Amino acid sequence: MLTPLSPTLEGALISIVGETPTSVRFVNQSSAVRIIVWLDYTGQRVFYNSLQPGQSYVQETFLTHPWLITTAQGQGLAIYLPIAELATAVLSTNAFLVFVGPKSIAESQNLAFTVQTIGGAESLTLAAYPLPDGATFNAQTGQFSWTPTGYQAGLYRINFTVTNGEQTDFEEVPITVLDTIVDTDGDGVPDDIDNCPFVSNPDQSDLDGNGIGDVCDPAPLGPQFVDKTTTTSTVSRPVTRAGFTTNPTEPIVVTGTVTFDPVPGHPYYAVIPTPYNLIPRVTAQGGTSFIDADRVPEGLPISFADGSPDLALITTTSRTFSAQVNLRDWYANPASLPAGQYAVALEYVNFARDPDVVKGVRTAASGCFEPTWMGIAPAASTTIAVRDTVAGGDRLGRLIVDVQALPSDAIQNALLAKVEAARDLVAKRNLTGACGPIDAFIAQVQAQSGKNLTPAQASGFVTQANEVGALLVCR
Ligand SMILES: [Ca+2]
Ligand SMILES: [Ca+2]
Ligand SMILES: [Ca+2]
Ligand SMILES: [Ca+2]
Repeated sequence: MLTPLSPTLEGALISIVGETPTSVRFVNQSSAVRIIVWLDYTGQRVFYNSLQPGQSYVQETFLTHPWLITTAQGQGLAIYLPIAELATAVLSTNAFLVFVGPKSIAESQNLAFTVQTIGGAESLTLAAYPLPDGATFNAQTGQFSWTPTGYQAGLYRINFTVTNGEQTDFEEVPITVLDTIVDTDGDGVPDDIDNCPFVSNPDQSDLDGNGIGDVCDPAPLGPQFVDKTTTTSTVSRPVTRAGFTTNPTEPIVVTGTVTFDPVPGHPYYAVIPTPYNLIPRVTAQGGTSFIDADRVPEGLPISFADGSPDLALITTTSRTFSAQVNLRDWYANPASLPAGQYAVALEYVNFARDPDVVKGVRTAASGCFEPTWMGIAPAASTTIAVRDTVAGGDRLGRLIVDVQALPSDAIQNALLAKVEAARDLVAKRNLTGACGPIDAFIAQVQAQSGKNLTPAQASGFVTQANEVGALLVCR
């Protein structure tokens, strides 16, 4: 069976040579008259036959000769090219798209066009895939419409297809969206009018109306609210005598205490500190950048309803609140906090605000408007040591085996006594106590280097003992 080609190719297809004879059987399976037209050596239409519904005949022709099928009114429906042997062209409903071609549009401008079909029958099905965000396509009418946002610049390729169930035609239409609007943070507000161009804030909330969006404003409620909060962090005692260890099931509890001071003449609400708005910031000793948390625990949304337990009203006296944060809720992976010393701080962070307040104005009918304190209140930081008792004990065991391999003499006995003392203290979870004999071991090994120990033996023992010391955070 011959495959129909789009009638839009009329004008492009002509008969080339008349050398190789062949033939085509045309079968009219449609419900209307079909006209069989030869496209000659200049591409002109030459009438050959007219087929009633159900009729068929065999047309003698040559390879390269195109045959156009039209309606009785002359509208092109399909084109067939013969092949080397007799083949059948079934004239029925066809499904062709009219060529759309590449499109180009600027951001925030509307692009609309209608995909048109040839084939006529009501049974054609249209589709478009993939549709960019915000674009629409009407599968009945073929209407495509899209207004790209300021964040959608780029090249998009959309496949438009039409099918009648048997035959499918498609066109991949490239659509270029020109980057005419700079919206760095992608919040839908162009940089030049965004009140916080590098932080997504589609609501553009600016409670104090100074032109700087709340999330960018160091004093989102105005300067009179600055320095009205203080926070401090305290670390609870470790659950075991060994102190904090790398064991992730042992909690490391930090208590954050936040005091909200009154602002004379400006009562305000404070979102009460919880383990969800006190954010731990952990820095390794000697480092400057925070260690990223493995995960961020999330609480329920804050309620701004009257009498909400999430809020406290600050009027004429200071109020102080505390909440406990378990670092293991944020740093669950032992590899996140390996043996070492850390600076730990809690930051009180609140940018939640009453949804009834829009751009500094209370939209709900009832009540007067009291702002909610917003911003970040950094905490005083404290220091913790995290010790790896498991690996520390293992390394100590290996060091003991190596010392036992020395020739049995006074030096071996003295060194062995120190590492065994350290091992016994680790077993009793007295880790700071274990550091003493480890230091004494290192001092004696160094004194014996080149004497009863070769320099290579001595430096090997010192390296091993220092590894144990690092895991137990001896200094
Ligand atoms: Ca853009
Ligand atoms: Ca923006
Ligand atoms: Ca923004
Ligand atoms: Ca502001």
